[in-house]
Amino acid sequence: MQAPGSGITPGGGGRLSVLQRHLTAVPVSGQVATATYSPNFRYTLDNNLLTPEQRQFYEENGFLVIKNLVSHKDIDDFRDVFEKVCRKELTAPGMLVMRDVAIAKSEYVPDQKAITKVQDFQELPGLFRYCSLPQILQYVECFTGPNIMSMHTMLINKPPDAGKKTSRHPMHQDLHYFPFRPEDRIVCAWTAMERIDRSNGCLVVLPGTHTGVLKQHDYPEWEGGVNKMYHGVRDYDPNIPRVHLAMEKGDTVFFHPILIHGSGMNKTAGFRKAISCHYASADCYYIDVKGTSQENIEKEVIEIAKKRYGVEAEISLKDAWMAKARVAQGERLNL
Ligand SMILES: O=C(O)CCC(=O)C(=O)O
Repeated sequence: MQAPGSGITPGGGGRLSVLQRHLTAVPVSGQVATATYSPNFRYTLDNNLLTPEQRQFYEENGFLVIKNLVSHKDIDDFRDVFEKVCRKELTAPGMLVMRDVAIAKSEYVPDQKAITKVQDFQELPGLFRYCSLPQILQYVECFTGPNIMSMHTMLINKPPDAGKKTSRHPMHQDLHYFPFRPEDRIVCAWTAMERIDRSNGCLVVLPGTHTGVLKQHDYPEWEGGVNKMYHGVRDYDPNIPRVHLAMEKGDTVFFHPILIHGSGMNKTAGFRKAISCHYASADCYYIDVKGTSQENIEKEVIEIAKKRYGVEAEISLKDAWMAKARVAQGERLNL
């Protein structure tokens, strides 16, 4: 069922009316509110940007969609840079170019396996510009405060599914990947680079799950295999309604790192593109994940970092993250 005019297809449950209200009233970027707020907010900071309704929505649901935040011109520029990366005309130190586990062929270099993700593009100005866009940072500041670090960057190029459902992204919590806290001062901005809906694998979120805790993640046991580092939540309440975020080119969703989310299969013949950045307050601090559920991802990340940076000596998870963290606004403090 499609909530009329909302762009969101709810999976059922009592949150539907709240979600519908939010989506029909989603303000476009730049709308300013001057209301005063009760002191009971946890996930958002006092600011002059979010309307009371937007702020309340994020507090309750852990995500917020802002329509038409990034211009088509900017998105087309990011697409051009991405194409150059695929054709190996552009590269950058530390950037990770990931290919599909299945047999999908590249749209740019047809005899090659498709690039499904370009990650850690902080040294590639043509893509990192996304992370510095003022209209994104003004929203990010509502969650992180004024000193903002870009921690994790991705351009996700979901390939047409080759029939094995490997284009799905398992349901997960992004905090699983992050060795820094507090989680409430971390936020992801994810921008649709074209219309994205259920046909080409939109984001799926479980509203309200950001109020929970970080869960154990592992590789899901999918018949067709699963892409590298795509860990999934081992268990979550199947009764929580799923919400499918259908978005237009330039629409941006901000979401909390504990929100359980994933994305569906791409049933179209095209490659579905989105660009994202995870931001954290520069006041966040690194934690040691030894003895926690994050040990498995720590091992993988360190192996990859050693290969990438050609380091023989011991490298810690903190080192790997410090190497890619960049100031997006304000000053660098702990991260
Ligand atoms: O863009 C997608 O398909 C999902 C991205 C995502 O959830 C992630 O990389 O954490």
